[in-house]
Formats: sequence, structure tokens, C-alpha cells
Amino acid sequence: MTLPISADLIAERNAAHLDALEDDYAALGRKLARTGIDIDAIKAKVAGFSVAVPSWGAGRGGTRFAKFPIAGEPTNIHEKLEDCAVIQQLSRVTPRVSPHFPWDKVSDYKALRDEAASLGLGFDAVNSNTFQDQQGQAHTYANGSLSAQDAATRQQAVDHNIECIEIGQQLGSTDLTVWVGDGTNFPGQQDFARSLDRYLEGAAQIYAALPDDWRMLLEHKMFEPAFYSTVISDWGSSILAAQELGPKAKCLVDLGHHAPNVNIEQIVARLHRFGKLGGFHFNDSKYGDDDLDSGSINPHQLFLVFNELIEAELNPRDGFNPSYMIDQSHNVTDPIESMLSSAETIAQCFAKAQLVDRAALHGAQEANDTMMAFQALRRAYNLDVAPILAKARMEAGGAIDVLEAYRLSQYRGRKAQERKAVGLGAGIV
Ligand SMILES: [Mn+2]
Repeated sequence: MTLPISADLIAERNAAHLDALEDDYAALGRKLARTGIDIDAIKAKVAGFSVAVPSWGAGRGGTRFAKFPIAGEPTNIHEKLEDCAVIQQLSRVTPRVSPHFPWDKVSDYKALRDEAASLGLGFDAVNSNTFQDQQGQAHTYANGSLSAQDAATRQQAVDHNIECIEIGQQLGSTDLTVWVGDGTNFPGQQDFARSLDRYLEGAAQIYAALPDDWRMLLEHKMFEPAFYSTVISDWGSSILAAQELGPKAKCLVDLGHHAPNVNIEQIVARLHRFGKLGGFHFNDSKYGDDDLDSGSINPHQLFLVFNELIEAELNPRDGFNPSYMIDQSHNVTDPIESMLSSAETIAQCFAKAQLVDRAALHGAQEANDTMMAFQALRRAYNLDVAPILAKARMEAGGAIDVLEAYRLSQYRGRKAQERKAVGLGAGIV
């Protein structure tokens, strides 16, 4: 395996940070021991946690107004894999990449899988794309894909999703994530009921092509690119569709795809209650689907989501196996740095949720002791779990200080010499 960052550099920097880390870890360990928590057991749980990174997240996202590429950005799936390998090598929490088609199309998927493995990576959920047209495409998605009025357009969208399943099988994936941009911009533009009927009919054809061990993850989105209505607009539409399709269809919660201030943690609990919680796309938002870095605006919400996930894991009902992925747009940062930072924040919220005193929480709930129930969550949220994460990372071969190691490696600067420049892309300016 040839990893992109010098192992000597990581070892040298870790040696410089080790004494301080051991000191902080021991202090936190003593603090947790006073409440009966074994820090090493929490560290083991953190070591078992992982979140996938999206292949498209390796590049600068941009907005519909403009994109500002940086030198050394990846221009194809091979370069994206290399960047994802940097994130995994340093963080040790992102071992899988979620590919997107047709953006990541190659002629030989066996070779692509081997290439990823040689970088220490595997593949996560496969994402289809019927929200934009491709060169030479027979039918436009301008008026929808799975829900389009035109039967040939719907068939094209179904065929593309089935092709994604076939590619995913070669890559070792077991999930197909389906998000459609279908919707309307004007009242009256489409019939709400009939467009959903068409979507369900197409989705059922895709569902029928799923291998036995696969899941179909339905991603809802309240708005954009359609601004008046979308066909799978919210978790209600999503769960109804998933229930109609069958047990292999689950709901995927993208944190940014809700109305502002919606109680997402409650949605998580609801979806789990009915066996339909399939996975997450982590990001953050301030106004809408801003695709800001995970936990950068509201880390408390992220913690509360993980709190519900732990409750769900303790009460598995129809099983508990959600897929975790980062899905955010890096407009003003180096995407590798953003994903290193986000992966750490996501793992921190996971770790903090592990530290909630469940007996105290449940006891306070039973006793209607509102303040103590809240304090059970608050005590865990207020703990600084950074030493647990850093130690787990170091023991797995990663860097104690991921951003420091990344900057010292001068990786982006080296890639700027090797890679061709990314185009400015189309914005409306
Ligand atoms: Mn998403």
C-alpha cells in the first residue's frame, strides 16, 4: 500500500505531541472514571466508528453563482481517491468513498476497486444522478426524471439507476442512494399526486433490480433545484415511498434538507421506530441547504442526532445499520482540510453521545425530572473528548494533529505542480 503522506512525518509530529496527549487522556480518564466510565472502552467505540466521504467532496463545490477552484484540485476519480486517501490516512475515520455516476465513470471498475484498496480505501453507497443532463443524453431531465411526464425519460432514469447498481456490485457497494431533483417552480406546473405515482412506479423498477443484500436509500430534499415543490420533499414523503417499495428501501437524512429549525433528531427517532432509518448525509446549515461543514454552525444538533442514534442502537427493533457520509460543499476552504475537520467533529459528537449516562437519563425521564434529564445530556455534551479521538487515531496510524500534519506535508502544493487546472465552471455570473 502506498499512502500519500509520509509515514515518517506523521510519526515525527506524533512523537512531538505524545506527552501532552497522554497527559490530557489520563486527566480525562480520571474524570470519566469518577462517573463509572472506562475511557478505554469509549476509545474502542470511537476506533470502530467511521464515516464515508463523497468523491465529489474532494473538489471545491461552489454555489450556483460561482466556483473558485484552488490549484491542485482533483480532476478525475483517480485524483479524488488520492485526496480521500489523505483524509483517511490522517484521520483514520473515513475508510470508504461514496462514488457518484456518471461523474466517476471509468472503463474498468475492478481496477478502480483495486486502486482504492491500494490507497487503503473501500467504496460506500453508489449515488445516481438524474438531476442534470450529460453530453449526448437522449432525453432531458429538465422536466423531471423518475417523475417526468415523458415515459422514455423515466425509463432512461430507471436504466441509469440500474447501471449504478451494476457498477456498485463491482466496487463492493451494497447501497444505492437515490436523490431526484424532480419538482416544480410554479403552482399548477405538475399534479402532486400523479408526479408521485410516476416516481413510485420508476422507483419500484429500480428496487426490483436490487441484489438481496442491497438497500435503496431515498434522500428527501425540501427545495432546490425546484423551488415551489419537490416530489420527495420531506421525511414524510420519503417514509411513505420507502414503505410502499419494500423492506430494502430506507430513508436517508441529509441534515441540510429540511426547513430551518426542524427537529431532525426527532425525525431520526421516528424513522428508526418504523425500521426505515437508512443513513445520513452530514453537513450543517444556517439558512437553508447551505452545505456548510458538519457541526460548524450547530454542533449541539449533531450531538442530539447521535444521542438518538445510540438510543436506536440500544433498541434495534428491525435492526440498526445506518450508513454515515459527509455531504457538504467546500466553497472557501481546501476540501481536504474541511473533511478532516468535519470527520473529527462528527466523531466527537459520536463520542460525546457515548458518554451520556443512559441510566440517569432514563431514570429522570421516568421520574418526569425534566432538569436532570436535560443535565444528563448537557454533562456529556460539555466534555472535551478530543484526547479520546486523538489517541484512537494515533493508535490506528493517523496523526494526533491532522491539520498540522496535512499542512506540513505540503500535499496540495505538490498536487498543484502535478495536476491540470480545474475550469472555473458555470455560475450565473
Ligand atoms: Mn445529500
